[in-house]
Amino acid sequence: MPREILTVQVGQCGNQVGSEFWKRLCQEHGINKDGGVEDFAREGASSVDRKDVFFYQADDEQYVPRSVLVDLEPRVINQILAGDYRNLYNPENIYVHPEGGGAGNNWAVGYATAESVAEDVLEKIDREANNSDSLEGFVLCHSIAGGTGSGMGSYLLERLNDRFPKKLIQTYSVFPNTAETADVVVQPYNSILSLKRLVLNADAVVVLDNSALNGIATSQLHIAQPSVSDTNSIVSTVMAASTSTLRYPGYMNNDLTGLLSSLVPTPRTHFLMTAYTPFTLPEGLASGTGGASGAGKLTGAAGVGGPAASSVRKTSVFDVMRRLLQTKNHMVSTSTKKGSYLALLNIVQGEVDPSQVHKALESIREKRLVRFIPWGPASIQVALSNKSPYTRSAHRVSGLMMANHTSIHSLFEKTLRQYKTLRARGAFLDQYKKQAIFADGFDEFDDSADIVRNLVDEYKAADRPDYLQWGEAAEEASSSAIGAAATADRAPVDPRERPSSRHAAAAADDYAHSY
Ligand SMILES: Nc1nc2c(ncn2[C@@H]2O[C@H](COP(=O)(O)OP(=O)(O)OP(=O)(O)O)[C@@H](O)[C@H]2O)c(=O)[nH]1
Ligand SMILES: [Mg+2]
Repeated sequence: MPREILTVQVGQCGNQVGSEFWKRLCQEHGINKDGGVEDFAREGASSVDRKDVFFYQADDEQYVPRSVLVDLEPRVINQILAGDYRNLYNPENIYVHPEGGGAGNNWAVGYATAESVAEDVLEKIDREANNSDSLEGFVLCHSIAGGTGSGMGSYLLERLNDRFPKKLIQTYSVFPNTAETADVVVQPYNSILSLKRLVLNADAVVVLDNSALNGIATSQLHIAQPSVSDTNSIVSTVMAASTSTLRYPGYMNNDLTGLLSSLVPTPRTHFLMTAYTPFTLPEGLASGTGGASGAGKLTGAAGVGGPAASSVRKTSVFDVMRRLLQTKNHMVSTSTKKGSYLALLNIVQGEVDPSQVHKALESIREKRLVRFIPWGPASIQVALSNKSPYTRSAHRVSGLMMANHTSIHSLFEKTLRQYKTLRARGAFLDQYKKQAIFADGFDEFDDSADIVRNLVDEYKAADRPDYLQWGEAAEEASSSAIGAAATADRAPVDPRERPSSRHAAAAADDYAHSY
């Protein structure tokens, strides 16, 4: 029985990233732009892939994404509906606000508007949920810096949590580029308010940091000025690879629960970073190139600097696993040179012999390339994943890392610092005060900032041997700040469980899954 996953894409970023993801899934599953199965994919396909995790079949056998597209302004969704894949989506699953003004980069407007149209949007989500036999969970795609993806995304996270307490909620959350001048001045406000919901209402958050994505496009793919479509093709590569074990089942991590429980050892430490290597962008997707082309593809051998590295290289399992550990390949702009891994999963695709994985793990251990948390056993988990027979890769082996690393706290700390600066100046607060949630004061800001600070403290504490005791003390102290366990009875992470018991489960999992 498939364990279906329902995607909810909200706002400009959510829908742009989402539509790239669906294009990629169609290519990998041999589905054409109208949802029909390509001739070359007709025979024997059911034995190699599981399309029904992410798609369902309409009466005419067309495959339709299990996805609800939501925006408060029409531009991006109109583009999707004018594009090649316009017939792919179920038109009933699209919600665009009738007034179409967007949320103007204001989280509070997005949140309040979401509340006022909740019935219409949740009706679509409920219908899709009922349409599946055994729904496993939700995937939210959004950015945390604007108004709609952040504010409406926050509102929907809360409601999904209430309505579907037993279902997993995973997000792909795009964090703003903080390296350059902010493209949204109030992004620290929106980010802090969104982060509160990502802490309380999501089981796992895949952090996609625009600063890091731009850096990877520039340094690894040699694109001088990466466009949004360049970064989104990186994002869709990550999304496709991170769901590959669900879509091409092997012997492990065949459902989202298994995948996430191996990565999230304690309830709130559920922010994941990713890396992918090597990149192969389909022709035409990259905007500017540094002369990196081979066999009609733009390829970038991630992990190797300099223009000379742009041609296709021989890839070995060890090369791939070593590169996945390098900070420059990580899609979060924090350095893993400091801190430790709480969990580390490599999904390796290609022609791989398990003995090569053993050897690679041995070399990594000998070279001490990885430091794990000091409070319990942890190891690199490797999933050998099948891949699409319909997409050609220029590389023999490729890999995705999904990791839980304590250094991610510095991203949240940076956001907090920027928030404090803005807040101390009282900048732009009047625009937030117009909305009901801030009508009586800024408690919501203070509460959100407290929760983010707590998250930073927790990740810092996870670097220390006494983390499990810290966890217990902090849990008691913070139970009021965090709110009475908003994520109460959700699998696999239960805030009422002590970190120690969660950890025991994770350790058992590690043993089963690692080489
Ligand atoms: N990686 C990536 N980032 C994006 C994309 N679109 C927007 N962003 C980032 O998202 C943030 C702005 O959020 P948007 O998603 O545009 O805003 P929105 O959710 O539509 O909200 P409003 O337009 O304010 O109602 C900025 O940090 C942008 O850099 C995209 O397609 N890919
Ligand atoms: Mg918008």
